[in-house]
Amino acid sequence: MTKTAIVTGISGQDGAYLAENLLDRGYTVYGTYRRTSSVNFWRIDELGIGGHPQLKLVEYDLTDMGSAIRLIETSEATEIYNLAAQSFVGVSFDQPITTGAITGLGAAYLLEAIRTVNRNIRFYQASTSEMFGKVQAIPQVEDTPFYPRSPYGVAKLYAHWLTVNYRESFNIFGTSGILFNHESPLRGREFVTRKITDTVAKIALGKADVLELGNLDAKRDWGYAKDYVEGMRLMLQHHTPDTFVLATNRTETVRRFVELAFAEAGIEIEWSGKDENESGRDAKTGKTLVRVNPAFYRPAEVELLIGDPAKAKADLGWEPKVQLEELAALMVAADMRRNQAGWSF
Ligand code: NDP
Ligand code: GDR
Repeated sequence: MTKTAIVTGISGQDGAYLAENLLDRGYTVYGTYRRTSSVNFWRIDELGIGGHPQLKLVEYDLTDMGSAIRLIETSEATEIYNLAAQSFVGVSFDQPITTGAITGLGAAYLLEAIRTVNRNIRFYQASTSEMFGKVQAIPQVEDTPFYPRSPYGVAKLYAHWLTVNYRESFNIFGTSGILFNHESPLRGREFVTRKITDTVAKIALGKADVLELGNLDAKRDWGYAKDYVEGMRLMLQHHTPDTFVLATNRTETVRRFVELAFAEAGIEIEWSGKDENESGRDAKTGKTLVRVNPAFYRPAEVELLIGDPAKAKADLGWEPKVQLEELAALMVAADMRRNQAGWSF
């Protein structure tokens, strides 16, 4: 029998890849997007799934519980992947209440709708390594204590525990995937990897002069989004609801990602200075290409993340496939192509 899934946040990076993955497996997918004056489906268009006969695009705002109930009733979905969120950590310091309403309470509305309409629906919550924040152990695993460092991390922690709580209280199949950073050519340009690869492409093509960044010392465990959406799918096929970490178990600095991205454009970066005076020069020409701008610092920073996905490997057979070098290469290549063609979202 054909499966039907709801994917909230279809216009985002993970929503687009997950929809592609599920459609390839014969699912009917209800992909939700929120109303804006001009909705942008560039990601599903780039994947070529926009006109897929089994993809239904439906308007849905995470903060509207009535819509959640109607969506579940009309779609008759058996799986819900809750990927929609105000997902940008930096903005969450400026908009903590909106972030709480969407990223935290949004999950609560969905869980309540499941509890009300159909308790057999399997629910995936997009939890995050940001919940570990000021890390209490290295590497981080499923039972590492949480210590979020942003309103975003706090909101996600609420949604995470609520998912666990509905699992334990109401026997709802609520699974929480604690995913570490995952990137791709479909990443939003405000996130650091894509900001870097897009600007590197522009610099290489003579369309920009300099890349301005905040904290170059932050360390992240970066994987490839396509690998991670497969992990989400596997979690909802597992025999029991649970909590899983998806990560690569490798951490690198933002500075290192800058070097990797420039290297893809044939430019070697030499660093000088420290903290807010640090800059990166083209080793051949001496031209400054990278500059630190403290405007991009965060009020509280997550300095180091590294996750161990051993449980996902053992229980789900999941492993990340793409290494950071390959990831940087495919992101720079995509941004070169787009910028050469004269567009870039
Ligand atoms: P994106 O920011 O690319 O996508 C977020 C999606 O949520 C967009 O489709 C956005 O719509 C939608 N959205 C935002 N607000 C609302 C709202 N009020 N109602 C309905 N939809 C809304 O995020 P990613 O794809 O990168 O991440 C997917 C999920 O996984 C998020 O929940 C994120 O917090 C979480 N996560 C991501 C990680 C990562 O490294 N990418 C790691 C761990 C967790 P619009 O296009 O209109 O803005
Ligand atoms: P993050 O991703 O906060 O980890 O959240 P982001 O790419 O925004 O930042 C990663 C690190 O880079 C540092 N940084 C900069 N970040 C941005 N955005 N812009 C800059 O100019 C810049 N300079 C340095 C940041 O300070 C930070 O340390 C992402 C999101 O996808 C979340 O939704 C998700 O939950 C987590 O990953 C896991």
